[in-house]
Amino acid sequence: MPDPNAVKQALRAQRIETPSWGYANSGTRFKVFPQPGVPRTPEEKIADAAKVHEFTGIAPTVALHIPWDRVGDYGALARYARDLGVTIGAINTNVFQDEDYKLGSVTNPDPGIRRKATDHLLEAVDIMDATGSKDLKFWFSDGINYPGQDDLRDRQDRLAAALREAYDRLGEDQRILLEYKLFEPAFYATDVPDWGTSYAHCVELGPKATVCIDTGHHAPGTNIEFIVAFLLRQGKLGAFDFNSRFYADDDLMAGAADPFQLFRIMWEIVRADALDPSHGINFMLDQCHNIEAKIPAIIRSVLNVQEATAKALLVDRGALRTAQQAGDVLGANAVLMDAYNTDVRPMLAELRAENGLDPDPVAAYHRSGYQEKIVAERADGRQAGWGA
Ligand code: AOS
Ligand code: ZN
Ligand code: ZN
Repeated sequence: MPDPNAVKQALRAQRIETPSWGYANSGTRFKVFPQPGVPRTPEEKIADAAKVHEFTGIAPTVALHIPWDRVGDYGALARYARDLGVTIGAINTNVFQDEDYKLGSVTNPDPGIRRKATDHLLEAVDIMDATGSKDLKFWFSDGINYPGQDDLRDRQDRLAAALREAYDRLGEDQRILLEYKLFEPAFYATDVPDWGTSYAHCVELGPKATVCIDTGHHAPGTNIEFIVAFLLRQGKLGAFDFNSRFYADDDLMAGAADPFQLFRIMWEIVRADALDPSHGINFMLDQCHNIEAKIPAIIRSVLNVQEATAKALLVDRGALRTAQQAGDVLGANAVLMDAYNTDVRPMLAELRAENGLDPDPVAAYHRSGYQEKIVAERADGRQAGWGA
C-alpha cells in the first residue's frame, strides 16, 4: 500500500489554477442569470480567486482572459494579486468575439484579419512579460460550417503560420498551451478539433508548445485518460481545462458529472509522476457557474480534483503491476477500484487541519462573511459578465 505520509506530501504540493471568468456572470445563449456580489473588475475577480486559495490552500494562481481582464497596467495587476497571496497564471487569448472573426481568426481567408488576430496573440505575450505569466493559452473557435466553405488545408497552413509567429515571440521560460475542441461554434470542421491536431502543431513548433486538454471538448465516450497517457509519454501534455460535461461543452463543476473519469485521468498523472508542479503541467479549471453560487462552486471543484487525486495516489502500484503482469484482469481492475472506492474525505480533512486550514472549506467560506461583504460592496450593477 502507498505510504500515507507520501500521499499527504504529494497532496500538499498539488496546485490547481482557477479561471477569472468563472467568478463572473455567465450563462447560456438563452439567458444570463446575474448574481449579486459578482466581481466588477479584474481586481475583484482576483480577490475572489484569492479567497478560494485561502480556504483550499491549493489554488494559488488565477488565469486571466484578454480582453475580459484588460487593464492599463498589468505589472500593477500582478502586484495586486501577489499582495493577496496569488499570482497570475495562464493568459487566455480571445480571437472569437470580434465581428471580424465571422469566417475565422488566424485561419481567416483575409490576410488583414489574420494579422489582427495574430497581433492579439503577440499582445498576450507582452502581458505575460508584464505579469510574469509562463503560459499562453490558445483556443481558436475557427472552423467552417459547410463543406467547401473554405479550403481545409489552407486553413491549417494559416494556423501554422500564426502559431509560428507567436512561438517565436515567446521568452525562454514561456510556452504555448494549444487547446482543441471537437465542434462549436464551427459545426462542420473545426481547425483544431482534437488532440492529434493540437499535438501535430505542437511538435512542429518545438519544445515550448504543449497540448491543453479541456475535459469537455470531446465526443461522448472518448477515453480521455488514454489521451493523457499518450501525451505524457510524448512530453507534450501542458495543461488541463477541467470541467464536467453531460452533453457537449457544458463547463459544469469538475468531478460533478463523472468523478470516476476524473479519477482515471488523475491516475494517469500519478502513474507518470506528473502531479508535482515541477513536472510543468498546469491543472486549470475552465468552468462557468450559471445558476450555482460561484465561489463555493469553484471551491467545490478544487476539492473534487483534490479528492480524485487523493484516490489516484492510493492506488497500490506494486499490486497493480503484479496483477497486470500475471494477466490477472479482475485483480488488476480491483486494485484500481479499491483506490477509487476509498473515502478520502477524512484524510483530506486531517491534511487541511495539519496545514492550518478549516477541514471543510465550503462551510468555512460560508461562515467567513465574505459573500455578504461582496454582495454589499458590489451592489452598483456593474458586475462583470462572461465577455465583459
Ligand atoms: C472554449 O470552449 C474553451 O474552453 C476556452 O478554453 C475557454 O472556455 C474560453 O476561451 C474562456 O477563456
Ligand atoms: Zn477550455
Ligand atoms: Zn470549452
